[in-house]
Amino acid sequence: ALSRDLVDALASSDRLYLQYQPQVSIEERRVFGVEALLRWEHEVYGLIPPSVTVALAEDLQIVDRLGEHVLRLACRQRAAWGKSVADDLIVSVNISPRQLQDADFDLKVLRILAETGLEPSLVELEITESTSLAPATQAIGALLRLRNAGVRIALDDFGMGHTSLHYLRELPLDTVKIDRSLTFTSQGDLNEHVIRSIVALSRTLGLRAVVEGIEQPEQLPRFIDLGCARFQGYLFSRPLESGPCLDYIRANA
Ligand code: G
Ligand code: G
Ligand code: MN
Ligand code: NA
Repeated sequence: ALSRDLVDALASSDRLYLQYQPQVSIEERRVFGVEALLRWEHEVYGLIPPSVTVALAEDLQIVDRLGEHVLRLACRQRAAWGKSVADDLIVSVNISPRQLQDADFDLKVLRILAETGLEPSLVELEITESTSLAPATQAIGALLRLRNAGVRIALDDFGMGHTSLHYLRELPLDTVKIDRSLTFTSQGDLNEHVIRSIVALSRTLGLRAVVEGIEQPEQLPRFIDLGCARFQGYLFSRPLESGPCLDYIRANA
C-alpha cells in the first residue's frame, strides 16, 4: 500500500526529493531565496503531490521524520551551493502544523543546522495556519527560540481562509507570503484593497512581504503599484531541480 511505500521511501530516500522555486526581488533585480518543495516519485503512481504525501505522513504519524528529511535535504543543498550563490540567499522550507506540535521541534531544527553547518539566518521556516486553531503556546515558544538562534520565520498562505491577524501578532515573524488566491487582482477590486492592507500592515510590523503565484506579466505592474517588491511564481520560474535552479540563480544574481 501507499503507506508502506512512504515508510520505505523515507528509509531509502532517493524517491523523496526536493525541487526549488526561485523568489525574486524586483528592486534588487535578483533571486533572494528559494522555496523547497517536496516531491515523491512513486515507482507505480509517478509523482505524488506534496499535499497527499504530507497528509499520509500525518496519518502514519511519521510527519516529524518526513519534515526532518525535508529540512536536512534543503540545508544540505543550500550548504552545497555555498559561495556559488549570494551569501544571504535563503532557503525556505514548509512546516506542517503537526510538526509544530512536537515538543522537540526546535531542538530537531537546531540539530540539523549544526549537522549541515548551515548559518541559521539562511533558513526560513514557512508556517501555515492550521484550521481555526490558535497557535499553541508551546509552538510559539519553539518558534521564538529558533528565531533567537537566527532562523527566519514566514507566515505562508496569508490572506487565505481564516485570515490570521492573530498570527501576525502572536508569532515571531520575518516574512508574510501573500496567498496566490489574492493575486488575480484588478484596479479597485476587493483583492486590491486586501493586498494594499497586507502590504501596509507588514511594513508597519517590519515584515517582508512576498507575493505568491504570479503567472502573467500583466499582473506585475499592479503589484508594484501596491508596494510589493518580492515575488514567487511561474512568471519567474516553476519549481526546478537543484541543478537548473542554481543556473537560474546565477543567471539572475
Ligand atoms: O509544490 P506544490 O505546489 O504542489 O505544493 C503544494 C502544497 O504542498 C503547498 O501548500 C506546499 O506548501 C506544500 N508542501 C510542499 N512541500 C512541502 C513540504 O516539504 N512540507 C510540507 N509540510 N508541505 C509542503
Ligand atoms: O502553500 P505554498 O505557498 O507553500 O504553495 C507553494 C506551491 O505553489 C508550490 O507547489 C508551487 O508549485 C505552487 N506555485 C508556485 N508558483 C505558482 C504559480 O505561479 N501558479 C500556481 N498555480 N501555482 C504556483
Ligand atoms: Mn510555502
Ligand atoms: Na502559499
